[in-house]
Amino acid sequence: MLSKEQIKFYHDHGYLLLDSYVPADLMARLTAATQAAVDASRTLNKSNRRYDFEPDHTAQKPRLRRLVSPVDVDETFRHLMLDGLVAKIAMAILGQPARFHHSKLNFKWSEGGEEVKWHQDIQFWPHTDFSPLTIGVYLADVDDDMGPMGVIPGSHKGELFDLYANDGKWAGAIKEEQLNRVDLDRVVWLKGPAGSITVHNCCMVHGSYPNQSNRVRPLLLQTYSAADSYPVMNLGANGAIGPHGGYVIGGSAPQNLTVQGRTMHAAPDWAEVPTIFGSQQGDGKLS
Ligand SMILES: O=C(O)CCC(=O)C(=O)O
Repeated sequence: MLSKEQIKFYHDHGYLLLDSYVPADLMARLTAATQAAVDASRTLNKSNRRYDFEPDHTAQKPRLRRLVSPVDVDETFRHLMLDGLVAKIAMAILGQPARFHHSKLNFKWSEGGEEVKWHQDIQFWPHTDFSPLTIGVYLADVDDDMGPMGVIPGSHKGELFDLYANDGKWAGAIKEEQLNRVDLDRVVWLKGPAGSITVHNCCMVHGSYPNQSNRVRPLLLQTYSAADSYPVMNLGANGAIGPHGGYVIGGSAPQNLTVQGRTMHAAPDWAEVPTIFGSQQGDGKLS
C-alpha cells in the first residue's frame, strides 16, 4: 500500500499526502454516496446528530458543515473504512490489525464554508497512546482558495496544547496568544486533485481557512489507532463514537494494553465472562 519511505515520512513529519490515490470507480461511488447524503439533508432545516448545518442552510440551497459518522450511513463508506482502501492504508502505517475509531465528512461549503481553527485531535478523544491518526480523502479537486487542510510538520512531537478558552469553556482550538508557540510559517497546505489522500497524526497541529471559492470542499475523514491503543472512556468524544467505534480491522483484538511502558494482557470482554469465582473454576461463557 505504502512504501517504507512514505511510512518513515509519516512518522518523522506527522503527515502524508498521497496525490490522486483513489481509483476513479471508487471515487464515483463515494461521490454518489455523498450526493445521496446531501439530498437526504434537504428535508431538514436545523442540525441534528447526523447533520451539522451552517446557519443559512435551506432545502433549496443546502449548506452542510459535516455529515457525522458516514460509516453508519452508506455501505460504500462502510466498506472503504472497515475493509477497503482506507482501512488498508491505516494498517500499512499502524500494523495489522488496527482499530477503527470514528469517521466524519467535512464539507466546507462554497463561498464562506467555515474555517477550522488550529488544534490537535488527541484532546478531543484521548487514547492510551499517541498512535491514532486520521486519513482524509478529498472528494473534489482542492486548491488554495478552497480552504485546504494545513499541517505544521513535526508539531506532532511537540507541546500538547490546552484547547479550553480562558473562561474555562471548551473551545476546541489553540488560544490565539499561544499560537506564537507554533511554527505557523512552516505550514504545508495539503491539496490536490479529487481522490488525493491526507494522513495526519493525532498530535499534529492542523487547521484550515474558510472556503472562498464557488466550489464545495468535501473531505472524508476517518480515524484509526493501533489495535492495542484504546480510547479513554468518559473523556471527550469517546463516548459517542457510534456502533463501529472500537471495531478491529484486519484481525481480532489482541487484548494487550501498554500504559507507562508496562504491558498487560487484559481480560476478555466482561459481557461474556463469569465472575472471578466462575473464571477461576473454569465455568463457560455467560449466555
Ligand atoms: O476539514 C478540515 O479542514 C480540518 C478537519 C479537522 O481538523 C477536524 O474536523 O478535526
